[in-house]
Amino acid sequence: MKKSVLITGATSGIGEACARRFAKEGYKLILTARRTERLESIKAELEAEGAEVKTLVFDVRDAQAAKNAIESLDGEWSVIDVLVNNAGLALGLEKEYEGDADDWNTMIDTNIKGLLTMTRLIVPAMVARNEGHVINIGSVAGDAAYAGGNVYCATKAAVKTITDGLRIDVAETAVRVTNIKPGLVETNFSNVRFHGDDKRAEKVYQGITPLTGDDIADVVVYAASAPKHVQIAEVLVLATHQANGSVIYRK
Ligand code: NDP
Ligand code: 8X3
Repeated sequence: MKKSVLITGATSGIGEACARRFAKEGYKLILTARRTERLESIKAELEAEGAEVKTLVFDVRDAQAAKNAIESLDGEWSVIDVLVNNAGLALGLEKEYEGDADDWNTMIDTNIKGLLTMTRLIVPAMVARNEGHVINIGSVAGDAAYAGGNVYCATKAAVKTITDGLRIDVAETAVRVTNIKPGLVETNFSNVRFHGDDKRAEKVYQGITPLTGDDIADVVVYAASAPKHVQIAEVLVLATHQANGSVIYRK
């Protein structure tokens, strides 16, 4: 039977790149996000290339919608070999004492609680089958705070701790748990962070060759395809002229 992967946030950036990369590896794809049209166009494109694709439209912040979506999977589609918890975002780059509480709640609800919701829904079946792989998309931002990163950095630090905790909790099983921590990746991330200010978003990637979604998808697929006895626990992937979340050399 073909292996299957469920990717959250598959309509853009890293998640979309993972979808294309896993399709090339011959996985069945369950692609999820909020934007129906975008999901359907990616599905049509990948199916035309021979992939088997199912789409589920829901917001990871809506635990009941997520539950309904996962419970709607039947037959072979209900067996998920790899869960890529990728859906996430940053909002704002204000000082902590000037930040927007709505932005904080959205980041916390998506990056932490959404990831936990998906984990809680999908991992019990992996444990019961004694196989499976959870790949969480953390960030260099989770290693240390950077200026204005405060709450976003905290959510990615939480992703690291939640990933480490899950790895402990499934250690007696063959389920593997991975945290992939990208640095600067040019996606829609900064457009979202700056609430649609594209000019400001572009500046984030000026003077440096940033990573691409494909660069991260390569690492995700590498972790998923390692031999069964090999657990890639954590990978920090930076652009060559980036040293950490704060030190970026720009020409
Ligand atoms: P994009 O904005 O390009 O993609 C984000 C994806 O998440 C979209 O597919 C979006 O789909 C989905 N998403 C956002 N909110 C929700 C939600 N509430 N429910 C369901 N899906 C949601 O950004 P990236 O690809 O860059 O980001 C992907 C992950 O990578 C995030 O977790 C981010 O924190 C992390 N990351 C990004 C880095 C970067 O520099 N770009 C570096 C390190 C980590 P839709 O809008 O259709 O719901
Ligand atoms: C995204 C990378 O450095 O912009 O998590 O926070 S960074």
